[in-house]
Amino acid sequence: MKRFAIIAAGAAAAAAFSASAGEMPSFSDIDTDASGAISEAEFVAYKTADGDKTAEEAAEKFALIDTNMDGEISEVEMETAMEEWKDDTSDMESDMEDGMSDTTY
Ligand SMILES: [Ca+2]
Ligand SMILES: [Ca+2]
Repeated sequence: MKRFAIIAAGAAAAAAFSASAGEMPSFSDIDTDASGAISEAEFVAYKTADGDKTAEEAAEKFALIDTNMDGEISEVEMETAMEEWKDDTSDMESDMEDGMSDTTY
């Protein structure tokens, strides 16, 4: 039974991971006018919608993603940013694990 518990814990962790992956915005969700590119206004509106980013933070992020600086995020630029966000997420998870192992109960 102990082995089953370990597997179940692993499955729960996998489910939690896929749930957070499901929160990744899709390009069409942000491109609200379906123009095929995300304008700064569309990006800022999306990022500030849930209130955890300010317009300034969103604009900064937009500038980082808009690598050719034409004022719009293309699908390719978005995909590139997504790859980097995935890397950021795995860094955050390892930081969290480090933090948890330091915690004594
Ligand atoms: Ca658009
Ligand atoms: Ca661009």
